[in-house]
Amino acid sequence: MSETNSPAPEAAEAHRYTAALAADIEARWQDAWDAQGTYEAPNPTGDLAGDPAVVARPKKFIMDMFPYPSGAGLHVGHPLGYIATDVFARHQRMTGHNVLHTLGFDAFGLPAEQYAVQTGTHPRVSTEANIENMKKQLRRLGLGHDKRRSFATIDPDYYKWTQWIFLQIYNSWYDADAGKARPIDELVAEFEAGTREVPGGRAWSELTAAERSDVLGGYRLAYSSDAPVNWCPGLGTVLANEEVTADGRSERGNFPVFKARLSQWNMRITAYADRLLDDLDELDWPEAIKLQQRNWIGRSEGARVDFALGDQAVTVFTTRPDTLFGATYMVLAPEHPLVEAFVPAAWPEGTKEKWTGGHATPAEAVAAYRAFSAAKSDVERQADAKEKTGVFTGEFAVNPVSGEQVPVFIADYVLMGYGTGAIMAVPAHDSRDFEFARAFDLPMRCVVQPSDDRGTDPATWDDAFVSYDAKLVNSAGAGISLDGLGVVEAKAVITEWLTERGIGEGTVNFRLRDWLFSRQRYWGEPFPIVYDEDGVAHALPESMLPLELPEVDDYSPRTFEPDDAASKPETPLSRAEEWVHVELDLGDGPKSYRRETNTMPNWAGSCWYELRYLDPNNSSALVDPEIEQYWMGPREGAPHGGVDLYVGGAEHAVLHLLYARFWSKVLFDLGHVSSAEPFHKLFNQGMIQAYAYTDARGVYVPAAEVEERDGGYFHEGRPVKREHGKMGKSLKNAVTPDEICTEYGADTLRLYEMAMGPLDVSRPWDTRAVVGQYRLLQRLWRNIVDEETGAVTVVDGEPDEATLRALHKAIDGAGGDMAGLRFNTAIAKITELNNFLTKAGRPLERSVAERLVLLIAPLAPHIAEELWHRLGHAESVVHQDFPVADPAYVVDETVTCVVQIKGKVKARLEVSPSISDDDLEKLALADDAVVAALGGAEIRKVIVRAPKLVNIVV
Ligand code: ANZ
Repeated sequence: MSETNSPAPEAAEAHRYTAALAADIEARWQDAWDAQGTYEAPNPTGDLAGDPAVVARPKKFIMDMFPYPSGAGLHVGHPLGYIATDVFARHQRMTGHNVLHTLGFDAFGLPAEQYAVQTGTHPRVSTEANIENMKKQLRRLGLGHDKRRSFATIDPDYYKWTQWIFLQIYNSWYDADAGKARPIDELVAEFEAGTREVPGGRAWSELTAAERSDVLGGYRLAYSSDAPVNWCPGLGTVLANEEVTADGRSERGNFPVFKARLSQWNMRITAYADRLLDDLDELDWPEAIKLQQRNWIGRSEGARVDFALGDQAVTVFTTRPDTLFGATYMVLAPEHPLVEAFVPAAWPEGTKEKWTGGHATPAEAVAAYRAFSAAKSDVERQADAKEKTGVFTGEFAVNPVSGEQVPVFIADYVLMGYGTGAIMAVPAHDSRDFEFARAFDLPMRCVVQPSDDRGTDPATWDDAFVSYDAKLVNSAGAGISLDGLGVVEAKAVITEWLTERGIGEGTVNFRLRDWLFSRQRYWGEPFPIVYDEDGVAHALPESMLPLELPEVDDYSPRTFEPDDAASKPETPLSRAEEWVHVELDLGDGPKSYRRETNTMPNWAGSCWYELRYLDPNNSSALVDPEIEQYWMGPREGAPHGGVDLYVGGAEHAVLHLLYARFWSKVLFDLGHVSSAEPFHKLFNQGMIQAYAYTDARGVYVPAAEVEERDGGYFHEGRPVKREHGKMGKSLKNAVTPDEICTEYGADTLRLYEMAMGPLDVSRPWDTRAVVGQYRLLQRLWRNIVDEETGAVTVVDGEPDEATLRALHKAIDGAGGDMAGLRFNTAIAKITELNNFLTKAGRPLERSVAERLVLLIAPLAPHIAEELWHRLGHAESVVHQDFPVADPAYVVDETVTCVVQIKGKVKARLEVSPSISDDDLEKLALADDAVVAALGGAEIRKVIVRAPKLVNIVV
């Protein structure tokens, strides 16, 4: 650090606010707060019940996105949001709320497991050590957390309930008619009673146990299926789409990723697509995040249309059924299951050279193309810039309106996982189809009249013509004509026509996919599922929870040759033989079972943690309903309930925030909670960025050792390049909160982070600027404490008018700013007040000093608590009332307005500088002196120049 800010205390300044004094004050009050339970929020009932008078206050549940306890510890960027919620929570506490604020740890996940693989340390050991370290770092910041409510997702007491929720989801189904989840038992009862038809048409009583299990699997909200997943043999695990690069390799390790069918657990989040969309409207979230969720869910209205293909029908999904007459070929996803069934033995006559891919038979072409596209990720397959590839299947389908035979292709720009995995291609009006048709020499037909001058022959076009606001052409036949209709109208007409004939229907399609919920990991929640000898899955009863992780010697999944696509994952848990093979009595006598050996993804623990903060020790329910209702329940302005304020990074827009919303809704439907949304208000804090410096080789050099001179940057005398970016160990620019706390104290760090700029904006860290806030605290201290004697210098008596104005303006401004999360401007106003008081150069009146201390208490709680006590109070500043501004002193000072009649000054009025022309005119005309001067003369004109002049013409 460059500057020395606190000269060694001379004897004369033994009571100066220095880093040493700050350290002493901070440690002392942190201990006292812990000992006194200062931040404990009472529940209305249960083991954390407390003072009914406090419970009766309006409540505020304020939350941070909880941290992953990484081994690297915290840098100053991490606590930005935690400090912000703490300031807000403190202000809310001082304005009469029962405030719940705490912090837990999201502690399952990959880094601990990888560390365990490298070092042989059990992930629990390293994770718990990291948690301890992080707690120590956070404690120094003076965050007002209710520590009784903290936990980690790896605590068996916690993950017992994660497993319990899994079972609730597993044991329920989505009743589309009721629009909600219901217990699976109720579905079974309907099947048994015959009030609901069993898929396949047989009676429930005729089905074997395995068949019943299969049927129910098609309904359960948690189900196992063998859908194609991203299998990475080199890493030995399946990967989420987000973990796969655009060229189909693993983000980590750069190994090839294959599409493989593997039996995996899924969550039927798609059943909630509509509700997840609709309920967004009621949430107080940044619009950008809502938009990301809407796009991710991706609702499209369109139609399904059947194309006859031999004696089968292939169904396509289209958002443009109006263009049906323009469908000149069809494309199926390469993995489409119907392909095998219709591929003919030989190429039909007239097959074009470029359609066959050079293969002798359609079967060969299809097999080769499937292998080719299996090696690509969905992202890559959809990339528009890429050349379109595909092969002819050798078969034709019939366009249901034109009656034309259209060739059927497989091509990987059509995804199996979207719509029906099959499209009708309309090359004249869809760009991807246009490119494909060009590449494969396929016919095009214009059916939407171009609004530009390109004409109606697509052969002469450069691209498809895409418009939703044009008229249909070339669209008559089969007893129907769309010609002359607009797109919207044509869609309706054709959809009805298809529906009447039973060859199509209007439908809504979602981009959202079910959530792949299995991971081939050790360090995650085990599934409470066992399989019997027939491979039928059984849920463990609640009494067997938590199902704890077994001890293993080797935490890593088995890896394979990176290009061994035929390999199958082998999970770390499968090696714990004694754990895997168990004898259990699940109600029909002791039997042998095999445990599920996948674990849950690291998102599981964060899907419901807000609920556990409410009632962390409850051993008979995940949360007591009365307690949940109190903190989370629906209320005015928040019809679906949820946390009052949730602060975290914008990177969680669709993963965590979508998954947590989904779990909330299931728990709500099943009657376990009263809130259908977890987080009513969401706020995304910006990032703290930092300059990083690279030398001539491009290697990072320690940022703290870089000098700035002559407009350049130097490290050990050599020029280095400055980059703007993230803060982190690898960039050698991390600054830890501990360093800043040691150098200046936590209160200074808190003020600096809050003063850096608006909370939602990213800002560069500048260690040299921290001292500005330190000086503010030193001046505050000096305004109340004699630096020589340590005595409090305040005096009795009334402050003068100017002081009262400065004080009340600061109270008014800073209070509103804190409630609105505008901490930077709150600090500016408090600084202004403090500077005003410093400049006056005389002792503060007690009433001013006390309100100044209360004002800064949410931001700098330690120094405030110390001064509060030195001012003679025995009770904590934390629970004092935040000062209230007297409106009389808040209005701006007045200005003098002259009122002229015939150019002569007749009156002077003291008015507000913000007075309107109208008000000023009224005021002037009502003034006694003016009325007298006018003497009843007729007014011809009044010229008003607020606030300074009124000119009356008579
Ligand atoms: C015919 C058509 C004509 C289409 C036209 C578009 C324009 P969104 O809006 O994203 O839902 N499509 C359908 N299933 C597909 C799949 N599995 N893989 C790739 N593309 C698929 O997109 C729906 C449109 O994307 C559908 O409407 C279909 O092409 C294509 F002038 O059908 B359309």
